[in-house]
Amino acid sequence: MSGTRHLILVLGDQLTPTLSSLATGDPKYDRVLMAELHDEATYVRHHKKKIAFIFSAMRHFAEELRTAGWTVDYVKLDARESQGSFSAQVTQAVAEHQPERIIVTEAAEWRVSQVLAGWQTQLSVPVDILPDDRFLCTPSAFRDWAEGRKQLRMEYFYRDMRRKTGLLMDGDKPAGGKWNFDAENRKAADANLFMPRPSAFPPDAITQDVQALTEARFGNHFGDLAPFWFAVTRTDAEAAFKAFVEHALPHFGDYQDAMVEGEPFLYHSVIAQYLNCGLLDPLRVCRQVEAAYRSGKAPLNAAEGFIRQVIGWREYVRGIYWLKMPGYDRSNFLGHTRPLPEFYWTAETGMACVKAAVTQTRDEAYAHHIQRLMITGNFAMLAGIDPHTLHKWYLSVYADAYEWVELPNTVGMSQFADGGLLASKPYAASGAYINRMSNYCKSCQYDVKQRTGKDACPFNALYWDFISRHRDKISTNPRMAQTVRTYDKFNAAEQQRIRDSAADFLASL
Ligand code: FAD
Ligand code: DLZ
Ligand code: SF4
Repeated sequence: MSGTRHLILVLGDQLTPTLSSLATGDPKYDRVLMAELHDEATYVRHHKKKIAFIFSAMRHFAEELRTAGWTVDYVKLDARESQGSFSAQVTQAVAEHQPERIIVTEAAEWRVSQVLAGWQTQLSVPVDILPDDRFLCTPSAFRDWAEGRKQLRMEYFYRDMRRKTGLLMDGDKPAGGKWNFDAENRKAADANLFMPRPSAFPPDAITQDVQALTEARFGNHFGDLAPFWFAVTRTDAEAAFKAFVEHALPHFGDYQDAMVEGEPFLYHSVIAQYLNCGLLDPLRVCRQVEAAYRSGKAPLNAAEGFIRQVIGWREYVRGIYWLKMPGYDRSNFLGHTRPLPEFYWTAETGMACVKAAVTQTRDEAYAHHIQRLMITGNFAMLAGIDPHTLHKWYLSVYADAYEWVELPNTVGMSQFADGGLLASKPYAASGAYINRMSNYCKSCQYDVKQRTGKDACPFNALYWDFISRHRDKISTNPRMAQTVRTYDKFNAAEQQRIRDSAADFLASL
């Protein structure tokens, strides 16, 4: 038995040296526990690349801590000591080391927070659960902000975060005189534009080990392990971000909503997987982006667009998550029950836009925001897919997916399943939107200009059928009223053709 004062448990998305649990500890007396856990890899069947990424980043972080003088018990998935779950692993460590206290930074997900909350009683050891100060807004500060408001609009929350951080502020005024430059962020992309690729890091020996382990243990999960090019250390993640600021940020704003065949990343940063497991710090990346703007290396619409995503949307969805959990995951305002079509896993569909989004999701464990929202998300909502099943899909297939950020984006933003708490209107769109923002329709077997019939783009009939099916729930929304009126102007025969086309397509799924 060793003389451990505190046992500090570090979860797989807490790979930050300044983490609150580590900051209270002392490497001389305390012991860090990290574990690769069967339960965490399978509570949804995560994409293979996501598992390999997290395990490799965890192993590298354990090394970083050891170099800083910590004693780290790192339990590999295939080790004899592996217990499979947080509770079993901590129970074993308590029996072995008999610590005076267990210290842990609060879990990002409701599911895990419930597990941690039970330990003090179950294990008869004091457990300190510390705030996660890597976020700007605590769940209780968000609750205070939300209290008494009729609508929880992101924009007002975002302005508070700008004031709080001083990011892009000139005194008490927003830089450039406007808070939000979203209207300048909607250019469709030209396929001839030069697209910088995100920085790629060849798998080192540790990553190769976890790739083999992942293939052996989770070989039947969705997704490809190769190519694997993610950064798995803080140094490399920071280098990747620096390259983004230099090469892609200047166009990030203009082309934020664009989609191009064969270009999975466009001008996006591809850093959510690093931010969400703790390799990158949100405030720090925003300060770097502001510095690029202030020194004339990036325009304001790009810098503001990026900073809005990180201190606005990212913090806001986390606030909504903790405000509404438990139960938010069962939201189903539109009463959708259809099972998830098989092509969400196989990419076997004639719809070129969906095929592209699912194919790159399989290959890269990545799709950018507009693909998630306006292709796979929009299709699911128009087709009436059960939002809970869809939520499990998003949670499993992206390298950056953790429930606190994925769930509000899926049930709130993309499926309108919370009835408009998060989104001011359903993000429903026909093929015309996809055609305007992408070049997918050019190579599609369907005709985006036709509304009905077997050759017509399925998004078209599904869109108008959606408007008709849910008119009672959406027509009171001022932003949808005009669309409902347009549907009402279609003659009865056209309305029947829409119903028939939508039904035929859905029956073929
Ligand atoms: P960029 O476009 O370069 O944006 C920069 C950063 O801003 C991102 O890294 C991310 O941290 C933040 N950001 C941007 N949009 C959002 C948003 N809506 N909510 C929260 N943060 C945002 N994001 C996740 O991190 N994890 C998820 O599991 C996740 N699931 C999603 C599911 C659906 C249905 C939708 C519509 C969106 C989801 N998002 C999720 C938000 C967004 O799509 C991703 O953050 C983004 O695509 C990640 O790619 P990027 O790093 O290149 O982002
Ligand atoms: C996502 C994930 C995976 C796949 N594996 C592990 C793991 O083996 N060990 C671990 O500590 N954490 C893992 N994680 C991240 C956790 O699921 C995450 O800490 C919880 O979702 C709480 O936010
Ligand atoms: Fe997608 Fe319709 Fe365009 Fe085909 S025609 S790519 S299905 S929007």
